[in-house]
Amino acid sequence: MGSLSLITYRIKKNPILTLLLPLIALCSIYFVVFRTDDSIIGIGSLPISGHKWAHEVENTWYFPYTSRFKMPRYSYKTQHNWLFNDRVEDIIPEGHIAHYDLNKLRSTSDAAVDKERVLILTPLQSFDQRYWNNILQLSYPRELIELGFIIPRTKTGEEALKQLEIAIKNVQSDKKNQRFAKVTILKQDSQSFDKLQEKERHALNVQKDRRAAMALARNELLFSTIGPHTSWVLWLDADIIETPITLIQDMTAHDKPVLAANVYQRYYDEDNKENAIRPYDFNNWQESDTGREIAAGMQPDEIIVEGYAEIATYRPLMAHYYNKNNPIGEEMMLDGVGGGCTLVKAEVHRDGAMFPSFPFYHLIETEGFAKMAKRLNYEVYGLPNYLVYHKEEFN
Ligand SMILES: Nc1nc2c(ncn2[C@@H]2O[C@H](COP(=O)(O)OP(=O)(O)O)[C@@H](O)[C@H]2O)c(=O)[nH]1
Ligand SMILES: [Mg+2]
Repeated sequence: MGSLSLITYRIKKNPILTLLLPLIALCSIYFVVFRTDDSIIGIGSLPISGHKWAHEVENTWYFPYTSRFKMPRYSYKTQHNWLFNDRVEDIIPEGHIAHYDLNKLRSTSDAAVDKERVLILTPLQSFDQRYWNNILQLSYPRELIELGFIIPRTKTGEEALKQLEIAIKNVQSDKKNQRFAKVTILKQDSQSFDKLQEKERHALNVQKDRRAAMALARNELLFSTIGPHTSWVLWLDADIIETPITLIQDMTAHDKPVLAANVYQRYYDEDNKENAIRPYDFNNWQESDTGREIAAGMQPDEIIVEGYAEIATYRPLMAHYYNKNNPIGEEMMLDGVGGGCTLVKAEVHRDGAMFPSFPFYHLIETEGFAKMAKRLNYEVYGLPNYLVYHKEEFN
């Protein structure tokens, strides 16, 4: 009570307070009752364009002429006075704002001369030095080659990763003109299979799951590495250990949207006691009437995988069309391809052709990809007399 009479006394003595007190009271009521927190976007009456981001209301001062206290801020503008400023010049990283004209990006029969970038993609479960040596001997200019790998999260994958990293480090820390333009290594997010022996891996009943997992791995790899400058994508499996050194020049010269090399295998022929070769990859094929009939009678989620006696499709398989007396550049129309050594114009992938992990016209993975490319009106071809070699597996 005493303090109230004191206030009345003071007001009587000092008439300015008579004016100020109601004003202070009004302001307090306004702040408590009517002010909303407009630091949250969309709340309050301020339009979003008027919203200030945290870094804009930041009030730290920097010394523009010493590097010690120079902190970049998120602004492209510079404001200077002679001593202080609150905005330092931003160093915009190279390529931060980039323009690419996809219309001018080409994939031609003269790829090396035209300086077209090739992205070599490899799902890699185990590292084979011969695969790496083969990559190193390719004569296509390295500054135009990017490499991309996807490694399964398995014990064998971890081991492969270690070896791959050593191999890459050797090349990428060597002379500048010997380096690849870029190398990307991904660890797989989706399910991976630990190393299966060739026999188990090729058993028909594991095909659907294994091939679906491989499809996801290929998609993860493709969509994480393809760039606006990529002209070609070369799918090259980690167990392809021998190709001609002019592989990229030879294959791009055909100027085909999708083109598969013929994957063979070297082995020792015990009967004739000599080194010999035999077909390996049966995923490069032409559709047959029987294949179409089988597909027509299938349930929607059933798939056909090629190369199994249990599903005899009588499809012409490119592996059987090799003839050493015929021209090496002979082409063959295909409907299904494998991923062993297949060159794809980047626009085919960019237009949406990927590796279905689900039955797509009763096909999955690389075979489904060929079908998808065809549905996008791209031609799919193979080179029956152009051989590359898969390693021999002993089991
Ligand atoms: N990222 C990844 N790569 C794999 C996996 N399984 C196999 N690979 C790789 O995928 C490619 C094809 O697999 P492979 O088992 O050789 O198939 P095959 O030659 O058709 O019997 C090879 O480069 C393998 O190293 C996997 O689970 N994840
Ligand atoms: Mg293989």
